[in-house]
Amino acid sequence: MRDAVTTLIKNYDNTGRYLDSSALDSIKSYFDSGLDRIKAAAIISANAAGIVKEAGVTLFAQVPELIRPGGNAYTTRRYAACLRDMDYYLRYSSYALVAGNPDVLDERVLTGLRETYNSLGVPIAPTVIGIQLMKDLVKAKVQEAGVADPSVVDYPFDYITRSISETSI
Ligand SMILES: CCC1=C(C)/C(=C/C2=NC(=C\c3[nH]c(/C=C4\NC(=O)[C@H](C)[C@H]4CC)c(C)c3CCC(=O)O)/C(CCC(=O)O)=C2C)NC1=O
Repeated sequence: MRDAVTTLIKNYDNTGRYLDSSALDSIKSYFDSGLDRIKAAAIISANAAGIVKEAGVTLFAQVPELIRPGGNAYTTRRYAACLRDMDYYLRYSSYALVAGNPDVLDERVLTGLRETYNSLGVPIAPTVIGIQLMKDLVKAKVQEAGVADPSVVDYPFDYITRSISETSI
């Protein structure tokens, strides 16, 4: 599992290069955005249960057939599994925000996920909606907290949705 700095160093070391200006710019931007990303992660930690719950309520209002008989989130067990998955996406997004790198998502969340979802009939499109709803809720809270550029929170959520849907957002 790697962060932005270890990933970059690994790449340069693989080819025996000194860090050049593009490497140093990217490290600088990692540190410059650091406080905002940490603030966002703290906001996620403090509000995780509420964010998952609110995104879930909105998702099931937007796509009510999910929780009707025949829907993939129908029955208490599957409803709970769906919210648990949303909680995974939120928690791992907070890790990726701190790391400034999606490696943790690839390693712990995304490997084999599409295949699992396909085999269980978990629909991808509403999952993407759920993840994007959580992103919007986090962004709103981060903005309220006075973070200058709330779009720092986008990338882990967008990375997950791109990976499971294999289409660009
Ligand atoms: C930390 C990494 C990690 C992830 C990401 C993960 C996902 C994950 N979600 C699963 C199931 C599931 N996932 C959902 C999710 C949904 N159904 C819907 O209709 C909605 C669109 C959506 C919620 C937004 C549901 C309902 C199940 C249960 C499906 C079933 O058993 O029939 C399963 C099958 C095993 C199980 O039920 O626990 C896995 C492995 N597990 C992991 O360890």
